[in-house]
Order: sequence, then structure tokens, then C-alpha cells
Amino acid sequence: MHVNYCGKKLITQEKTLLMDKVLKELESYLSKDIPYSRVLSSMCTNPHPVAVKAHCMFVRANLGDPGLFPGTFELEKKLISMLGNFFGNSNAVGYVSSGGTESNIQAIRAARNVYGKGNIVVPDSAHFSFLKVADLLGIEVKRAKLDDEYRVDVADVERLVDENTFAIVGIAGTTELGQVDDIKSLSKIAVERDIYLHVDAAFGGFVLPFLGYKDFDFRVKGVCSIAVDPHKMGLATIPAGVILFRKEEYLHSLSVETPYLTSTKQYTLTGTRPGTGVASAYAVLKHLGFDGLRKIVLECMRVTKILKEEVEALGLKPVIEPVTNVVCFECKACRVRELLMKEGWYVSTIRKPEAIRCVVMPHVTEETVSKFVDSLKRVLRAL
Ligand code: 0PR
Repeated sequence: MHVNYCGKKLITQEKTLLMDKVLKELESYLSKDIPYSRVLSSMCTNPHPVAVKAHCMFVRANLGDPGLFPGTFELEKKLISMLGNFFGNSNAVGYVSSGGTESNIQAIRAARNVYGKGNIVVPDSAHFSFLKVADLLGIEVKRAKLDDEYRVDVADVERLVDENTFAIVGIAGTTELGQVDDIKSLSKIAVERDIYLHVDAAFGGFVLPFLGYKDFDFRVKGVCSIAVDPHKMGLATIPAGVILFRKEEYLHSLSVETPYLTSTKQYTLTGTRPGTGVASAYAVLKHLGFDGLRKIVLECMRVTKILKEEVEALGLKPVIEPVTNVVCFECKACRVRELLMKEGWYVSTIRKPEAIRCVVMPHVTEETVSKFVDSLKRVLRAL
């Protein structure tokens, strides 16, 4: 069999497939995946077409060796600068990570490197990536209680901070409820105790600014770093996370020497890393602009309100009034989820209270909600 690669003809001994046949086989696997139109459990969505085009253009780039890809590296710096400005700090530095998990790991690693070993305090609502942080860094992660509205109880954070605490974490858009912690009060604690404050805005970063929230980013004095994911509400392709640091010192505390590369140091967690997220995130920002993203968020909020009202009319109580485009309803969640899955719908459940969770991403339209509510009616009747 003859196959081509880099302009050369290869003759293989093994039985191989023509490219068309390989792609056909891949297609058969792809077709088993659930279309986003049936998914209300995800914080990801169909990437914007401009993001897909940009992604394909940059598939060969490896930012692990930036000297070979100076154009892609320049684009990354431009993106970081745009986002730094957007989040209130024109001097912010950072890079495009693989997502919120890596950004959270790197933020706490920087905090540990600059402020010393010990423990950190996170809200009980923190994403499970902080379990990985604890395991990887060998630090204790203390979990602060939540208040009645599922925001972190600031007094409990204050109680848990001790002389070995080097960082606290606030969440701007929690995974389960989309709730926003009081970052200003957390900042007060961080400044008074001279410890690091990281804000996990992986989800909320591209939602909250469009809903008038300002008090969660670098405009708040104590905020040292922000995780924000273009591959969630930024409509970029996966993987695309961003970690932003207030100052260079934090980013550079992550550096290791790379003797034989085009650069002498590397501050990223992974070595080889894609340029696709850089290109796709940048493309969306240039094409839609922050104004375009605002319109998308406002539409998601409109649909969230419709979903909330229609499900409430079926007798299910929302856990909180939706703050972002996430809404959870109290019910026998595991059973409801199971029955909804039989109707072809994917929702998630949350830890406390017993509730199902719906994330109203841009792929969830008013029409989706109407069909979903019809199914939910049947499910509730069957219970
Ligand atoms: N921080 C917050 C606040 C998050 O919500 C998430 C992920 C992360 C960090 C971690 O981000 P990465 O998964 O990008 O590393 N939140 C979603 C969740 O765990 C991720 C997700 C997305 C899960 C799509 C499922 C899914 O289908 O629910």
C-alpha cells in the first residue's frame, strides 16, 4: 500500500486504510457522541465557527518551544494583554493553559512558591480541581462553609486562616450553582494577612463582566491571579484556559530552566502545548468583540429565566435565584436525571442540596428549553 507524508511516498507492508476510509471510521465514532443540543450539563459548547477556522490554522504550533513559533507566541501575548485589560490590569501576565484545572494548579503553585508552604482555604463550593492541587502540591486544602445563598462564609474563611495559610481562593461563578463569592471581603483578609488571593473565574470570567459585576477581578486590590476559560463561555475550541497573574513575580516563580530549547526558561505546566487555543480565543474576541459576547451572555440569561420559570411552574424550587446562566432545581435528583437521560437529555446533579443542574450555554435555546420542559413533565409524572 502507498501512503503519503511530507511529500514522500511510503510503502507499508501492513494492511492499512486509505485516508478516506480512516476518516469514515472516525466519523462512525464521532457520531456516537451526544450533540450539544441535548446537553444541559456542560460548561462547554459548540465553538464559534471563527474559532474552529483559527484552530485549524494553528494545529502545527507548539508553544512549548516558543522561539520556533514567534508569531503564535506574539499572538498569545496580545491575547493575555487584551484579557489583562478586560479584567482591570494592563500589566497582567500569564499564558493560555489547558483549562481551569491547570490554571488553578498553577495559581496555587505560584502562591506557594512566593508565599511559602502550608495550607490554603477554599470555599466548600470549590471545583474538584482543588483536590488535585492538594495532592500535587502536598498541601492541606481547608474548606470554608457556605452561607444560605451558597456563597463562601467570609467569617469562616477568616476563622480557618492560620499562620501557615499562604493563599485563599474565591470563586466567581461556582461550578454547581454559578454563584459569586464576595471577592472584596476575601481581598480584605488577604491584604490584612499578607497572603495570596486567587479567583477561580473559569466559568464566570466571560459571564459576570457582562452582567455588571466588577468586584471580582484585578480592580480588587488583593486579587493576585484569575483563572478564566475561553473554552467555556468564550466560545473557543478545547483546550483553551487562561491564567492571569497580577505581576511577573508570580509567573516567573513557576519557571524551570530549559537548557536546550529556543527559550531558557519555561513557566507553563505542560511542555509541548498547543497554539490552537490562543488562536481560537483571540479570533472570537476580535470577531465578536466583548460587545458580541455580552449579547450572547444576555441571551443565555433570558433563556435561563424562561427555564427557571417553566420548571418552577412544574413545582420544582430553584436552589437559588440564578446569578449566572446556571440553574439548579431541588428534586429526587438521581432518579430525575436517570429518567431524563432515557428521554435523551443530559443534566447533572449537585452535592448539596439534592438537585439537578442545568447550564444554559449558548447551544441551549428557547426551543431546547421548551422540548426539555415537555420531557421533564413526563419524568415528573412517572416519578
Ligand atoms: N473551575 C471552575 C469554577 C469550573 O467550573 C471548572 C470546570 C474548572 C475550574 C475546571 O476547568 P477544566 O475542566 O477546564 O479544567 N467546570 C466544569 C465542571 O466540572 C467542566 C465541565 C465542562 C464538565 C463540560 C463537564 C462538561 O461536560 O462541571
